[in-house]
This record gives sequence, structure tokens and C-alpha cells, in this order.
Amino acid sequence: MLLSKSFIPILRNNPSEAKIKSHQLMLRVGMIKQASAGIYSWLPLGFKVMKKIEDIVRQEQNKIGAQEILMPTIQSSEIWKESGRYEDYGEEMLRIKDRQNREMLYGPTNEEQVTEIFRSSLKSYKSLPQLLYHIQWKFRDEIRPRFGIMRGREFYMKDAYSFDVSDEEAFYSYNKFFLSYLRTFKRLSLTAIPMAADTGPIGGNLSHEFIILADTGESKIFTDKRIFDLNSNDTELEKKSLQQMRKKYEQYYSVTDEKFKKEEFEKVVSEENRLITKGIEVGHIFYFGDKYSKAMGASVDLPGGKKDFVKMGSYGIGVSRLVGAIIEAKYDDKNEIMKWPLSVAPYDIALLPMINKNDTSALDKAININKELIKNNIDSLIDDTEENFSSKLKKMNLIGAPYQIIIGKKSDGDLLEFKEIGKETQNLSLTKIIETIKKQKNSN
Ligand code: 5CA
Repeated sequence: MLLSKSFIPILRNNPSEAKIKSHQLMLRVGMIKQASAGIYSWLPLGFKVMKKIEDIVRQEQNKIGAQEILMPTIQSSEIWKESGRYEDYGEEMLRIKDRQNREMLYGPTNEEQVTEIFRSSLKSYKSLPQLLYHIQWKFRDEIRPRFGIMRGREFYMKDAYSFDVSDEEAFYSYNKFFLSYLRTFKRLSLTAIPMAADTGPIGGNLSHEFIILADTGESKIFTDKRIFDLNSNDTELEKKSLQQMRKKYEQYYSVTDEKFKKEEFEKVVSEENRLITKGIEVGHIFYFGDKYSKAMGASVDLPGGKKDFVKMGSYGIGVSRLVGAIIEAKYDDKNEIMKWPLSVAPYDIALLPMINKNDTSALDKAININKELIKNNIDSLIDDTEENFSSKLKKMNLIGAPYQIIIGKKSDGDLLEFKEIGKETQNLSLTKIIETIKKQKNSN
């Protein structure tokens, strides 16, 4: 892609309305454009990143056997009246009337909708477990939308729902999601720590938030530092190994502020291991048994002729919030360098040809290099403008493709001036560069 033809409206300076670095960068490089308070359009650069995150989330859901569906954004108030949440949800719910004067709403979450789908389709324990998920826009009329897409009113969420025959089986489903969350965030190159959390308006009594550390985060957390040393290489989906995996995390105190009890914290965590800090909630999982299935009559036939309400959990990942969370974790705002992990980078590599009016040979060379890159599925952005080198570099550092090739005097013959963003340059052949990038891509 040529920079001159791309829709990347870069601002010279940080926009003054943005208070945290992710919001600043997203506006500065034109990843998003505010439409109204807490509501954004996603422009090409931001959209590319979000779609790559979505893909990784989807792959990891599929790996644990979850099946993708797509439920609507607009729901009928009827099912929310059945669950009892129509009133409870209060002002955060955007209520709409259609032309027949029917009460509708823009879904803030989908427990009711999915329970309705389940109850009208499946009737036997033999169909269980069922793990269903979708990736869809949500709307919550937050009083104080802030920090750009981090706390939006409209946001993109992956929400999954599990249906099981017993508590024991439901915990097994819960643990599968627990594992898949650790794997998902790892692939996004984030360290997200599971913390025991409150269940709020979703309900139930077992819940974990997955939190990444950040000073600008809105969640206050209390942990035993040693939890950060744990490595989540677990992949085994067998019941016992999943239990062990969760135990490994739960051996260390780690809670959000609603669950915090000072006495307990000081009793179980030695002083040198105590960490009280802030973080960003990128995922949240809940177990709430028959809260919705009972209220809405979602039951299955058991062996021996009895019936029972299915046991349910729900599992959310903030897909749009993750774009901001990754920036918070990876943006070096002092040096204005964005280090996207290759797995979600808007472009794999930036080509910076040194061009002047009389000599376009560097641009020709860039275009030829790009032909090879395309053959190898490597996505590049070519700065074909005639700006000077330092402003080209500045722009590309903000856009943040993880690799750069500078095509000037030092890229002579077969050897190219190549670097990993923010690091020293090296001279490598195009073949070697392609090999390096492909190897990195395959490792994810
Ligand atoms: N039904 C449950 C699980 S599917 C649910 O809605 N959980 S939630 O409320 O915790 O939301 C799931 C995730 O969505 C959160 O962990 C967070 O990452 C993201 N999220 C929630 N509210 C917002 C918001 N206002 N803006 C951006 N992302 C949000």
C-alpha cells in the first residue's frame, strides 16, 4: 500500500482532548474518529488491528470447541422482562421503540438472547455441553465514556455462553474458557492476570477478571507479585489438567477491589510480595448456574425422566478495548514509537524510500521489493512521499509496523538497511528479511 493513497490522516501533534496514550495515538494516527460521545468510526488502520485481534480471539474460541453464532444488536424487551433484568439494568440500557410501539433495546450483553435460542432448540442432556459465542457490537449508555474506545458507549465484544448439565460440568466449561483466555492474551503479547472479581449485573458467585497492568487502568487490583512469574503454556483440555491449571493461578492472592479484604491480604501475602496497583480489564468470565435458565425456563431432559435447568456461564473479551490496551502496553510515548506485536500490527513492514524529484529509483526499488513481499504474504506500507527522512521515520514509528526497510544510500545492491522498529539497523538481503518475518509470524 502506498502511503499517499492510504486513508491514514496523521496529526502533527497529540490531540489535546486525549488524556491517555492509547487515546492520543489512536486519534493522532487516525485509527478512529469520534462520531459522538463514546461512539467511534474505525478507520483503516484501527480497523485492521481490531480485525486481527478478533481473528486471534476467534481461533482460540474455536480451539476449545466453542461454536460461533451471530445474534442481533437489537433485542426485544420481552426476554429481559422474563429474566427480571429489564428494570434492573437501569439507565445504562439504550431503550428503543419500533413503529409498532414495541419496546426494543440495543443489547448491552446477550445472556437472555442466547438462553432464548437454547430453550427453543435443545431439550436433552445428550446435547450438552454447548459452548456458543459471537463477536458483536454492544451498547451501554455509560455516564462517563472516556479514554476513547477504552470505555466507550458502543464497543465490540466477544461474548460466549456455556450450557451444562451439572455444576461440575459447568466448572469444566469455565476452566476451558479460563485457559483459552490465557492463550488469547499471550498471543496478543499481553500478560493478563486472572483476578477473582465481583459479578455485578451479570450475577452469580464465581468470576474472574483478566487484567493487564497499566497506570491508566480503571481497575484497582491487589495481588501477590509471584502470580506474574507464572507461565501459561498449558494447552491440555482434559478435566484434571484444567483444574490444575486454575489451581496454579489461584494459589496466589489476586483480586479486584470489590473482593478485597485487607485482613486476608495481609495474612496470606508476605509484605515483600504485596502489590497494589491498577490495570485494564480485558476479559471477564462468570458462572451463574441457573440464574437465567430458571427464570426463562431453559431445561433439559435428564436420564430417568427428570428435567433440570441448565447451568450457565458467560465469558467476555473486550475486542475493541484490546486495541487500546495493547497500545497502553506497547507504546513508548516519550520516543513516539508504537511497537505493535506482529500478530496484530496494521502492517508487517514499512518501506522508506528516499525520494527526490529527480531520482525515483528508490521508489522503484521499494515497489519491486513489495512485489516479493506480497508473494510471501507480507503486508507493507510504502512511504512514497517526498518528505525528508526524519519526518518519514517519525510517521512510520507512530504507525508502528514492527519492521522497516530504509531504501537510501546504505541499501545498496542486494543488501538492504533493515531494522526492527526502535532498534539498530542491520544490512540484510531481502531473502533473509522475508525469512525473519515469516519465522516470527509462524511462531504465533
Ligand atoms: N456478559 C458478560 C460476559 S460475556 C459481560 O458482559 N461481561 S462484561 O460486562 O465484563 O464485559 C466483557 C468485557 O467487555 C470487559 O471485560 C471489557 O473488556 C469489555 N467492556 C465492557 N464495557 C466496556 C466499555 N464500556 N467499553 C469498552 N469495552 C468494554
